[in-house]
Amino acid sequence: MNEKISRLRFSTGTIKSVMYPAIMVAAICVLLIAGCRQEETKITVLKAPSSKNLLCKDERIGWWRQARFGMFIHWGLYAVPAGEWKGEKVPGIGEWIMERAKIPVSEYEPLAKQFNPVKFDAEQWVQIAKNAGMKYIVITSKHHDGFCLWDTKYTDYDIMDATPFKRDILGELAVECRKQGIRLCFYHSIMDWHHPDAQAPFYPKYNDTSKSNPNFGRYVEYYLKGQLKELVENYGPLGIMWFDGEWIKDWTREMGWDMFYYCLSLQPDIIVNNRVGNGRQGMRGLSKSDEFAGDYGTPEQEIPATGLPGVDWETCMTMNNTWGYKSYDNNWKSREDLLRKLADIASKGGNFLLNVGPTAEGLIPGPSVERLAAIGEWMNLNSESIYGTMASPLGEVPWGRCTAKPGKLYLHVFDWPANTKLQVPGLKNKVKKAYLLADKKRARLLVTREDKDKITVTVPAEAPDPVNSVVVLEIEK
Ligand code: H79
Repeated sequence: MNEKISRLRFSTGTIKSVMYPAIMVAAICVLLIAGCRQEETKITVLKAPSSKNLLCKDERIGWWRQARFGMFIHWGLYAVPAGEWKGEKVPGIGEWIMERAKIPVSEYEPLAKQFNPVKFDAEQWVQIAKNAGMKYIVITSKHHDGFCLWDTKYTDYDIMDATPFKRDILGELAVECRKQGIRLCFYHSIMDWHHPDAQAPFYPKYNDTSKSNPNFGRYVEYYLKGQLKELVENYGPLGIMWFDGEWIKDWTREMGWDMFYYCLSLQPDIIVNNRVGNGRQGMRGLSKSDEFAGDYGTPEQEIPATGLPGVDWETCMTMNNTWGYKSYDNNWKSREDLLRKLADIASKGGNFLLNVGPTAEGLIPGPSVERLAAIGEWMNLNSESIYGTMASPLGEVPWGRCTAKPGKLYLHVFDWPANTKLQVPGLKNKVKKAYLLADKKRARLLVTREDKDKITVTVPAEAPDPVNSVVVLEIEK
C-alpha cells in the first residue's frame, strides 16, 4: 500500500527536528571529550527543552495514581485470523501472527477487507470498563502490524481507507469516554512491520533485532510523530501515550527522550510509559535507570514480588494467554485470581491494566465480560480499598494483602479466619475503629492488642466475600 509520506508537509515539530539533533550532537561531543579524559564515561540525560508548559511528573500523574485500575484493549486486523493461518493454529500471542506465521505484507494487508466489526458499540465497551471499576482505557491505535484504528492521513492502511467498516473507532471511543468519565489513552507501537521505512523490509523476520533500516529516522520524524500529533489533536486530551516495540535496534535512548518531550509538547499534562525509552529490563518492565525516558515502569504479565518504594509502575496482563483475539484460547484466569491480583498489585503500590481482545465482529469475548462484571460487583462495595491507595506499610500478612491511605489500613482478607480472630502483625499504631468495608452500617469490630506490634480483630464467623473481604482499620497517625 502506498504510504502518504510524500503528501506530508514539514509540519510537526519543525523547530524541534532542527533543535534536537543540535542538542544531541552537542551532547555526543561532550561525551566524546569526556571519554578521552576519563576511563569511565558517564552517560548524561539530555536536558528538557526549555518550555513554560513543561509540567513535572507529579503534576501530570496524579489521576493515574488515584485510578489504580484500567482496561487494555488489543484490537486490529489480527482479530480476523484469530490465531489461525491457512488452516493451521499459530502458537503464541494472537497479535503477533504476522510475525509468527511469517506472513508477507502483501498477504496480511488484505485482511483489512475482511475487517467489518458491525457489532462494535463504543458505548457498551466503555460501560463494561466503567462497571468493572476501571478508570482508564488504553487501546491500540496501532500495533506492530502497522494497521491504524483511525483515519490517519499518513497511510491508507487504516480503518477508514482500507476496510468496509469505515467508522472512526477511536473517535467513537473518545466521545463515549468523555461522556462516561473514563480517560482515553493510546498504545502506539514504535516497531512497525508494515512501514517500508521501519521493519517491513525485514520480512520474514520482522522482529530481527540485529537489523537496521537506513530510513528509520524518516519514519520517526514524519510518520510516527505525525500520527501522534493527529492522535492528541483529534482525540485528546489523552491520559497516557503507551509506547511499545522499543527494543528494535534503530530505537535509541536519545530518540526516547526526544519522543517523550515531543508528547509533552503536544499535550503538557500527558503521561508517557517507560517503553518510550529503550532501558526496559525485559518483562520485569522497570527501566534500568532514570537516564531513560518515561514516567512509569511496565511489568508485563507479571507482578513484582514486593512493593517498589517511590516507583510508579503498572502491570499489564491478559485474562487468557493472548492480547489480540484468538478463537481457541480458553485458558481464562478465574474471577478469584483476577480479584486477588488487583488487591496484590494495589498492596504493592502499582496499577493494574487488564486486557481484553475483542473479536473481528466487534465484541469483547463473553468470558472477559463475565469476569469484568464480577470484578465490578466486588468494586461496588470495596473500591475505596483500591482507588488512591498506597502500598502496604505492613510486611507480608499471612491472610492476604493490605492497602493504605493516610489514617486508614484496608485489610484484604483472602483466607478468612475460621476462629474469627484476625491477627494483624506489625501494627504499632493505636486503632480507633475497625469495620467491614462491605457493611453499610460500619458496625464496630472488637480490636484487642496482643503486644506492642500485634493486634487481633474479632470478625464475624462468615466472610462477607469468599474471595476478598476487606476489613478497615482507622488508625492514629
Ligand atoms: O502488546 C502486547 C504484546 O504484543 C507486546 N506487549 C504487550 C503489551 C509484546 N511484544 N513482545 N512481547 C510482548 C514479547 C516479546 C518480548 C521480547 Fe524482549 C522482545 C523479547 C525480546 C525482545 C522486551 C525486550 C522483552 C524482553 C526484551
